[in-house]
Amino acid sequence: GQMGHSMTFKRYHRYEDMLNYIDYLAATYPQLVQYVNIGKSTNGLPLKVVKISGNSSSTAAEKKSDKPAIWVDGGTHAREWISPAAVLYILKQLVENYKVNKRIVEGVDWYLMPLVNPDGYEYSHTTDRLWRKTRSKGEEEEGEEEEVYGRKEGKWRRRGGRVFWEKCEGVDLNRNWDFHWGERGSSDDPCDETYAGPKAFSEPETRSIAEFLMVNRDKLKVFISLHSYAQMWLLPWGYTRAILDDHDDLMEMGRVAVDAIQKVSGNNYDLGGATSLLYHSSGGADDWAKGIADIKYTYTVELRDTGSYGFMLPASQIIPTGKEIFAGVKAIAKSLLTK
Ligand code: ING
Ligand code: ZN
Repeated sequence: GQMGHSMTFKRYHRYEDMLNYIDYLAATYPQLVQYVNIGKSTNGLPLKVVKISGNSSSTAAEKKSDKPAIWVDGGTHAREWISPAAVLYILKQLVENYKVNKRIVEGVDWYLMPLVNPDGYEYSHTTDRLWRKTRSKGEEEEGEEEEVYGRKEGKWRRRGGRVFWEKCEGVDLNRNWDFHWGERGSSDDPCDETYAGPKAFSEPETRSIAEFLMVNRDKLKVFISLHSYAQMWLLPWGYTRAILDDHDDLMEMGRVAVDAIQKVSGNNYDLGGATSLLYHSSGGADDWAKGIADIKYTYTVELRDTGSYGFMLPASQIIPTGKEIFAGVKAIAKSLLTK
């Protein structure tokens, strides 16, 4: 585009456009925006975390490196297109609307990862709109039926008269984290939507993020992972019905966010534990962030809508959804700064 990028927020963009937008911001606002390549996806796409750190020239307090940090990621699940778009909207507000959001840009270090699962996301654009998982695969084996596969780990397929065994592809990244991995609400069948992978952290995407979070865990106070859909603000745990020790603190902070959302768009987001509002799910990012990295305010957010369009949310709702989630995240940042 004429501005050095083609990001519009009026349609759902491919990963290349997102990367160009990040490059553009980093080049245009070098004092404010940096990015880190934390690794590569299974298919070799870069995994990028954008860091936004505003430096006030005036106050010494804000120059200190002990600012709290907030993590927001999106696009763990390929088909949830609104989620990476929403992270990019937050990025845009913090950077291109810096003056209006000065306090939270200068008071907080932001780590934004717009697209956790680029392989799956691209596949959902090119081939299967409702794809959820990554695209990692076991080897394809030709020939005789083998008894090795006691479970339905794949499908017999015929292509041009040739019969071969095709293993099912993809791992659910929100079941692959190494905390109560493989327990309730995850599957050991590679053909299932909630396949947890052959082992915990089998995927480069989860491994790279975990490593990054561990390095920065001391300053990370908030971890938010954006999904869709349901309009819910969820707290751990996913693997058990047990209540967190600091459940009330997380509910209070969550309330700040959902109230801000309600105020800006009139939309209601239900607040509560993931297991009680949804279902059991183990190996999720938020459980790991809370249970292992010990990040206090850890949430999974289900963005719009409540089912009318579901995953196929029209692109005309990118900006309205971006506005409400930014309001929620901004309210949390402000609240963090006054604690
Ligand atoms: N929902 C989440 C999923 O991975 C969830 C629900 C929330 C799981 C919190 C774990 C923790 O199934 C979607 N839409 O992906
Ligand atoms: Zn999801």
